[in-house]
Amino acid sequence: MKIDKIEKRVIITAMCMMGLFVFSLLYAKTKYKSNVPECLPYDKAYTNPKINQIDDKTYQVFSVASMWKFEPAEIYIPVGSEVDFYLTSKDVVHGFNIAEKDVNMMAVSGAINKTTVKFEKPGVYNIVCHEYCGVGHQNMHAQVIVNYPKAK
Ligand SMILES: [Cu+2]
Repeated sequence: MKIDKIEKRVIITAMCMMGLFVFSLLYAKTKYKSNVPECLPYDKAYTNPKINQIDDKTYQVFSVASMWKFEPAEIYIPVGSEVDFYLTSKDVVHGFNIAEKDVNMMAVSGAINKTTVKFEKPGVYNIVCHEYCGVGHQNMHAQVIVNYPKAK
């Protein structure tokens, strides 16, 4: 089978672009220590929304997105906490964005995405859905509340 010259060029160019893309990702990860989210093997345990406290400053959040909410909706943690977010969706694809922390993940049903975020300053960090997911999309948000007492 013979491949057309132009087609060959397109394939080589595409492969170079892919190589450059992977290189850029790895470069950014090492040089700027940027946190590239991981994709974990699917486990039903993560579909149950909860907050686990590992120690004083380490938390695990199992965040479950669905039309049109995030569970848990309010996450109270002390200043300086490191949080592992495990994210999944119950239905369609949702987004998970914490603008102040450069967190940008997708919530996909049947997949678990993980990222680690350190909250060094007190305040309220908004989590918003940034993937259009239906008529209630604009109401879909949650909050990470750092160093504020939990309301009774
Ligand atoms: Cu959504």
